[in-house]
Formats: sequence, C-alpha cells, structure tokens
Amino acid sequence: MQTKKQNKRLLWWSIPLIAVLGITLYGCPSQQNLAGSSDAAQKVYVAPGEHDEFYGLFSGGYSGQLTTYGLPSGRHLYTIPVFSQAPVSGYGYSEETKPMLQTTHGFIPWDDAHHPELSQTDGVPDGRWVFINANNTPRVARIDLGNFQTAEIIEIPNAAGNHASPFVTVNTEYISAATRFSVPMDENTLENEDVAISSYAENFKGTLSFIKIGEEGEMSIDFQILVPGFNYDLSHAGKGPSEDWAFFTSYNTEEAHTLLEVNASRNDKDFIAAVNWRRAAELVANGEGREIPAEHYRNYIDHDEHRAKSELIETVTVLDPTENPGIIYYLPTPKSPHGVDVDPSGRYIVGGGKLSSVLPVHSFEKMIQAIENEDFEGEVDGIPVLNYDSVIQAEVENAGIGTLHTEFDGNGYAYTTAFISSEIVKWSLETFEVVDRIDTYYSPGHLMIPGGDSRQPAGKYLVALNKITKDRYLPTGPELFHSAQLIDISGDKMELLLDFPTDGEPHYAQGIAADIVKERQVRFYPLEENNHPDAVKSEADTRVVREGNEVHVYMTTIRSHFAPDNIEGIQVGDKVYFHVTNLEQDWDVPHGFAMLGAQNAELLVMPGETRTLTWEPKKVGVFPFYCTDFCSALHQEMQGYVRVSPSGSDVPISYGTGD
Ligand code: K7E
Ligand code: CUA
Repeated sequence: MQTKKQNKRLLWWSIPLIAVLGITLYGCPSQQNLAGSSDAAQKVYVAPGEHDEFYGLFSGGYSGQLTTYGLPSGRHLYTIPVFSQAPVSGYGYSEETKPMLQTTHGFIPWDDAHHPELSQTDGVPDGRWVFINANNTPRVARIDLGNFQTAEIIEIPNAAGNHASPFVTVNTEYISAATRFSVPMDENTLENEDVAISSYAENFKGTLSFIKIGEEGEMSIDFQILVPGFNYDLSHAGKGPSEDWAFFTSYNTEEAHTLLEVNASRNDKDFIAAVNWRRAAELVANGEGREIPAEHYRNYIDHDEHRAKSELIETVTVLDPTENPGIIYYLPTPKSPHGVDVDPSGRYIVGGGKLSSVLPVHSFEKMIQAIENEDFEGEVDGIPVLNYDSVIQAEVENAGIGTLHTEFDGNGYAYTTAFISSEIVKWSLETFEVVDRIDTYYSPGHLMIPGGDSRQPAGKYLVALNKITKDRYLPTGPELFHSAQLIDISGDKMELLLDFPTDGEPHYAQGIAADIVKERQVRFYPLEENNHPDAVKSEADTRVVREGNEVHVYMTTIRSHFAPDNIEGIQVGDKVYFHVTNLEQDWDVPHGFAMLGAQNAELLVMPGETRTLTWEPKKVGVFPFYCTDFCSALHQEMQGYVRVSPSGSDVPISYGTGD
C-alpha cells in the first residue's frame, strides 16, 4: 500500500505544478491520465478472429510453468507445463512425461521458474526454442516452439539456486547458468559437504555453468567455472564486440551466511563478473579443466517414440580461474546489483544496483583496455578486480529508487525498472540522462520489450512485470495474481495502454513477432510416424493383455468412441496401463481419458499421439471412463466401462466395442 500512497502523494504534490506548467506549457493533463482512454483502447484492440502481433512468453515463477499471451491484447493463449505436473494435460502424470521431472533428488514435480530466454541466431530471437530455469532444484528446460511443449530438462550439479539462468550467447552456442546460493564444496570433488554453516567464508563456493546447445537443441554441460562464495544473481551474454563474453551480477561479496538483508548490504560495491566464455570453451576443448564425478540427469523427448527418456550423466568438467587466468574479471558495481543487461550494440553493460543511488553503466571497450593495461584495484581468490573508474562509462542519475532490470528499444534508449519508486525510467544511451518516466502499479521487477535484450529490439511495446497488485483488479481474497502492464514506447512519452493479471509470478518474459513462431506450428502428429512401442494404429489392433498382475490396455480414440469400451477381467490388486492412441489426423481434436479412481490425472492425447495412464483399482465393481475434452456433438457418448472383480476371480479378460 505504501507505493500507492506514495503515488497519491506525488500526484497531490504535483497539482500546483500541473496547474502552472501543465496548463500554461502543454495545456493538457499529464500523459499519465490518458491511461484507459479510447486512444489506448484502440491501440490494444485486436478484433475477434484477428491475431496479435507478438507472442509474449512469461515465466510462471512458482507455478513452475511458462504462460503465453498475445500482445498487445493481453489474451492468455496457453500455459506450458515445464517443471510442474499439469492435471489439465497429464504432463508429469502420464508415463510418457514423468521422466521429464527426474532428478538426482528423485522425482520433483515442482519448481520456481524465473527467466524465459528465446534462442537466437546472430543475436536475434529465431523462434526455435525458449529456455527457462528452475531456481530451486537447479535445472534448465528447453521448450520447442513448434509445439509449445517441454522437450528437454537438464539438471545442473554443483549448484544451489539456479537463478542467473538461462541466458543465451548470440548464436545459442551456450546457455549460462550461475548458482544463486553458494554452498560448501569439497576441494577435489566439489561435493556438498557436511560442515558448520559458520565456516562459510572458508568452505563455501559458487559455480558458473556453461551449457552447450547442439544442432537439435540438445543440452550438455560443457564446463563449470569455480568462483568465490558470493551470490550470483543475473546474467546476460554480450553481443557485437562483446559477444565472446558473458556477464553475471553478484551480491553478498561480504560472504554473509545469516541475516543477509543487513550483512550482505555492507559493501558499497559488489561485482559484475565478466567471463570470456569463448576462451574458456577453447581451454576446455584443448583438454584444460578437470573432469570430476557429478551425477546429473538429462531428460528429453525421444522424437521417434514421442515419449520422455532420462539419462544419468556422471561427470562435469571444472575450470579453476586461478589455474586458467584470463577467463574471468570482476567489475566493481554499486551496490548489491540485481540485473545485468547489455545494450543492442554490445558496448554497454548496465548493472541494476538494488541499493545504489545511481545506475552504473560499464563500457566494454574500457573493460578490454583495463584488462590489457592490467589496471586492477585488487583481486579476489585470484580473480582480478578491475579499477571502477577505468571501466565505468556513466552513472545515470535520478534513475529511480531500487533499480532492477533494463531493456532497450533499439532507438538509442534504455528502460529501467525501479522497484521502490514504482516506475519505469527511460534514459538515453548517448547522454546517459533520464528523458521520461512513468508510474507502474506497483513495484515492477523485470520488464520486457520484444527483442529488448537482443541486437534487434522491436521498440513498440514494453511490458512491466509488477510484483504487487493490490487494488488493480476485482479482489480475490488474500491471494492476488501478479500483474503485467503494457506501455506504448513508440513515441517520446511512454503511455500506459493496458494491464492484465498473470498466472504465477512472472519474473521475466520474452516477446517475439508472431509471424516467426506461427509458421513453425505443428497441427497434429502423423500417425505413420508414431513409433511409440505401445501405439495401436487401428481399431483392429486394439487389445487387452494380462502379464501377471499387470494389465495393458491398447486403446484407440476417434470421434466419438473408445476401442475397446467394455473391458472385463480386471482384478483388485492389478496395475492397469491404459495406452491410448488418438487416431485423429486433424488440428485441434485431442481426446481426453479419465478413469474413476485413478490416482493421478487425466490424459489429454493429441492427434496421432500415444499417452499412458496408470490405474490401480482398489474396489470391486464396474467403473466408467470417459473423454474429458468436448470433441464432437457426441462427446458425451464417448465413454466406456471396466469391470473389476475380486483378486483371484476367474472372470477372464475380455474386451470389445459395439459387441
Ligand atoms: Cu524476479 Cu530475474 Cu528472479 Cu529480478 S528476478 S525481479
Ligand atoms: Cu473425445 Cu470428447
């Protein structure tokens, strides 16, 4: 509420000012008051049947999902389950998708996903994949934008809190992923150790991971760089002149382990770590680095069988910067920086100093000069600390309070969120002066301009991703969805156009021209290419097979019946696998499958696809199953029965449709 009060106070204070300046100089109320005008409505109106200009891909935060919206309308298009089970589709419940959530800690059906990141070609989003991090149990996922499904999840060993992740290099050669929390690590194996928490300064370490991306998007951890036990927060790769580098903010350079709000806020400057990933990769390719045991899972969709598989990878390669000089440098940055963003030219590196009164902008050119001149003000654990005055290009004054993240419009301006003063601040990359500001409701974290972190931003809209919603919508009890606000940035003055609630907590988002993604859409899976071992391609092949206590039902769906739809001979104590193949070969005709008493979720089976639901009947009787997705006029007729007899009964297996 504080922010709202502050805003009101600001407005109150500014009345005399508007009376004098506004009316005499401009003759109209401030831009702010235009929000919700018919002019704004026009700009976001997408007529029924028309498509939006952009896809917005928003992280779901603690929903573990990724949500997609059309922009500028704010229409919710689809929710992609990634690190969470989804009852709506059976993702994470069906046998085909459960392996996606496998980790060395076991099956983990939840996470906290913060940063979607589009794949890029030549520094421009290409619409192939979007990656997203799991913050809690360190993982990175790849989502295929051809079908909006999670295609791969890799676990990251030797990390705790995968927050500075997953940010791509200009040709998606690598994804960077840094640990947020440092943890104790054994000197040789990097294994998490059983030591006193108070031994933080001595035992705790961090890692910066570089995940290599293959031709088909396959992820593998190429190397990890061992770093001091700070908290690593955000990352972005360079571009243009800086494209061989990646930048990571760090805080808690105090190496505190308790009451961080005080103890990690003492230093006036923390660091941005500049990593020469190209050089590090070459060193690793030349056999530098140490291969150590580090079990981690890679889960991926096998495209042939169209189901997820898990493989356990046993090692990673670690680079120690003290043994490999030249791969990492520290840029002092005020104060507890959060975001780090590189402008479209690749010349400037902007730190978002949470507790800083100015917004620091480093120069890549100056950084390289300082490295060549060995212009260091010290070192930390063998990592050179560059001289602040030698690398800083500008300190943007008056950029708001609590600056967090910056994006760019491609027209020479940067836009920064200020969490505490609840505003977006626009500043010039030439003069480094603030040129415009607009209130947000309330407290923005990230912001997103489609392509705004790439070489080619589409400088038309900006979305503020607000942490606090309060009174913006009809109240829904103590829990309120977070809020996105769409701002027009095509003119000199920013203009608020629209706000809409979002699902979960969208930290970051990405936007891309709809045309790029639309072209690649899969409408159904060709049945002849379905090589799932449990697929049945025609009703003639459907069957029910008992193997001891296991019963396999090979079933098909087509409008508007199941084959078989009457099944007998199941017993209490059996484990029944329903392998359901959807025979449809048309767009937008999934069939659902729900079984009374099944202890998981429904299946939603896409045309041409096979999905498996497991059911362990506990009671004797006749139980219905049915299609959950209203697929045809006779959808309500799409049902069947399973007869369950007592354990040891002599009712034989039998099945059929239409007798
Ligand atoms: Cu919310 Cu990118 Cu996790 Cu900033 S982070 S706000
Ligand atoms: Cu098939 Cu409803």
